[in-house]
Amino acid sequence: MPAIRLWYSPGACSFAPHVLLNELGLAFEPVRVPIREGALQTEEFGRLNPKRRVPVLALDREVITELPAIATALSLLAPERHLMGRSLIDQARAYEWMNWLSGTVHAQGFGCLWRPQRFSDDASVHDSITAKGPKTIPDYLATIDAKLTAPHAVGDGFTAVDAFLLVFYRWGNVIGIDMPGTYANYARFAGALARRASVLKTLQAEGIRLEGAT
Ligand SMILES: N[C@@H](CCC(=O)N[C@@H](CS)C(=O)NCC(=O)O)C(=O)O
Repeated sequence: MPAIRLWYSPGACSFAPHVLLNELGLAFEPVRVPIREGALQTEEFGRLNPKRRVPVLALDREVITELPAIATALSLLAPERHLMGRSLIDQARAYEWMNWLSGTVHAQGFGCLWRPQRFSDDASVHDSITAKGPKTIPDYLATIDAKLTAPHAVGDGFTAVDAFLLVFYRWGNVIGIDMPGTYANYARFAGALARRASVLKTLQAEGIRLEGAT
């Protein structure tokens, strides 16, 4: 087994691979780099990941970024756990979910809301970009809710998609959406996952709550 390190910021999307590492029960070194404290702007972090984002996973000397790639690497460390799906169709579904969550829900929905400067250098249009977030995010959350009719997003077992979906459930709470009152399937799904040992351990390690208080 390689030496594993995970760079994470509390409550960020890095929560998902943090859960996966705890789920697998592998020994790893968690490296806390709080975004709000400027920890991604240091020279040292820039050398590690010039994109200045978390999560970052290191397997020995190999540095891996991008959540779908990190989830794939972790899944391949313990193939018998099928963290990216079991059957051909389930694996395809897992990538379908991961790409949409990463590229659309995260990058576009929450990106507009929290990082309008990524979309335009013209500060005069930032307010209108920010305003787009609260319009698109509920649509994305409704799409997720409609798909969550079973305890797990993919197949009949826990996958990386479940861990990633918890991030957006929490962020919905953070931005003031009444998640349990609006998205019943999603709330049931998140409530059940919140009792999972790996999720409890990760929430505690990051010092956050699923209800999104911090
Ligand atoms: N496409 C990347 C996105 C990673 C990303 O945007 N992470 C956020 C935290 S949720 C980040 O590091 N933000 C740093 C910043 O905005 O300064 C992935 O899927 O891993």
